[in-house]
Amino acid sequence: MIKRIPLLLAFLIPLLALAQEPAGIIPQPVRIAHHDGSFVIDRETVIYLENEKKELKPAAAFLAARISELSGHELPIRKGKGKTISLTLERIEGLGPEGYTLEVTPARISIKANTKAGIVYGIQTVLQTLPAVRTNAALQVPAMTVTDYPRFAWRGMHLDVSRHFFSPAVVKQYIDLMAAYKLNTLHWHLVDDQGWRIEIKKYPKLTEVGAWRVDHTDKPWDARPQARPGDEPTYGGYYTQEQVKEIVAYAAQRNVTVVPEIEMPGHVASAIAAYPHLSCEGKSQLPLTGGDYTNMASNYCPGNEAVYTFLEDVLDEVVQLFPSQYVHIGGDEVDKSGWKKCPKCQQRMAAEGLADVEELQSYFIKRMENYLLTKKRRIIGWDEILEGGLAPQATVMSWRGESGGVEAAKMGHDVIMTPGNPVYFDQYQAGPEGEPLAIGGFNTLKKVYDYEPIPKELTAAEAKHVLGAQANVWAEYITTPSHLQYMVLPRMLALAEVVWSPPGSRDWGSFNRRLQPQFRAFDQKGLNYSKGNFTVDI
Ligand code: TNX
Repeated sequence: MIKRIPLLLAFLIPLLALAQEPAGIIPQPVRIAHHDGSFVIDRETVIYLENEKKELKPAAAFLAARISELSGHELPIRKGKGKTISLTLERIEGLGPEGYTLEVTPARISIKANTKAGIVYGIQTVLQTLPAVRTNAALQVPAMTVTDYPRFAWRGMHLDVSRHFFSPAVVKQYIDLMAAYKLNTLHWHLVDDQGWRIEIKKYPKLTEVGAWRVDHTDKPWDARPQARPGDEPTYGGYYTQEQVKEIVAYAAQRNVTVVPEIEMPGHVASAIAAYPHLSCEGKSQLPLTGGDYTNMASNYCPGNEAVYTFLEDVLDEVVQLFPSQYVHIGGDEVDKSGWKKCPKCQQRMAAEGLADVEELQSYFIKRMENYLLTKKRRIIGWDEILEGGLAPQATVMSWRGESGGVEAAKMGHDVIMTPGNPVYFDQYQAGPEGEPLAIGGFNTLKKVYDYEPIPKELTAAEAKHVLGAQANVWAEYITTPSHLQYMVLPRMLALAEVVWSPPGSRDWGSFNRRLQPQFRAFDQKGLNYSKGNFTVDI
């Protein structure tokens, strides 16, 4: 008899482990316990805002709209005697600004949080247990108890809409995907050499001229001829200010903050195309069609006072549209050699006592920081802004590996980790064949999943400056919405777990199992995703 117990246990333990497997939730919650039974959402169910908190109305409306899409049931938002989904704001120790608790029993679903952000995340967890699209299946939420909060405050996805323009509907779908996996920051790359994408009322040519380029989408990015005078620029698009406001509000309802990137002083051939006097040479040109980042006519002239006036005017309009604390000012990949030959730049350097063109760029960025500080906004820049001296309050986005981020954190600056290896989602993900043409590099799902945003060389105090991590989606090679989905799915889900879940809970096997229902959801929604070999690693 005694001998039999271990045998019995040998059968039971895997069964228990299965029962413990979370209901396909990504990112893995901090604590989750499963119970018997489920709560069935039907036409009798009501959504109840305990404490009658008005600020929860958008979250309740979001939940009601999803349930209506999935079942046709229009859940009322009121107090009810019967089956209730209650949303409650109350002080709960240890949850922080984005955490939540979730209790699902057959009689009731209760989501509690300190903030409306937490309530939205509790709702997202519930939604992950439901079918992805409308079917005739009952909406059953398995009984469970969850306590959950994020590891990092910055859980970002970047989207380049300059190299290829994506419509507001596509941007919203991208936000929906982010929000479903509890990512909270959209870094919107609105300006680059190939297109200026945001309407600025004071400078209409930015979008009349700067948003359109010669169409060579039939040729690979690196094989595109540059525009010649007389070419007809017909390919592009831009967001009106009304559309921007709508997207920002749509994101806010899902706890996604949109951080605009207004590139400067390089990567702005599109702005120079609209207003040639902003470059040192002042020559007219068209937005770039393809590569060639090291083009002098891609830069603003830091010796020219008109450039600062122009940018301050642009930023005045930008901060009106984006409530985010941060504005990203770019700062990457500037070929500064032309500034050595520019008389105005030389004069500026002499007047300001600047030793070299690196210090001239730093002077430029510091002026922009000062201006934005007067608007109560802080700047973020790519790690090149370290060169020539970092602006006093700047946050650094580390993309050329982590060394820029480490250096900045050691100086006491905040940092966002976004190293090309492994979180550039413009690179290949599944090998070795059959993927659409991409920029070089190979960032598999497993590499993303194994990423640790806190570098070992930081002390605990320095590590506090790492706000989080972000994946970047540069769109040189990404020409369609379906291709965009493919590049981010499923890698975005691995990133979500990296930035949300406790590091000790990361488990590749469990993640793969929890991916399966997500893949079913992608299939049901018609989303394109990589089904490639996720374990290949080179
Ligand atoms: C470098 S990452 C860039 C982008 C390109 C990207 C392609 C960064 C700050 N600058 O302009 O699109 O490489 O991977």
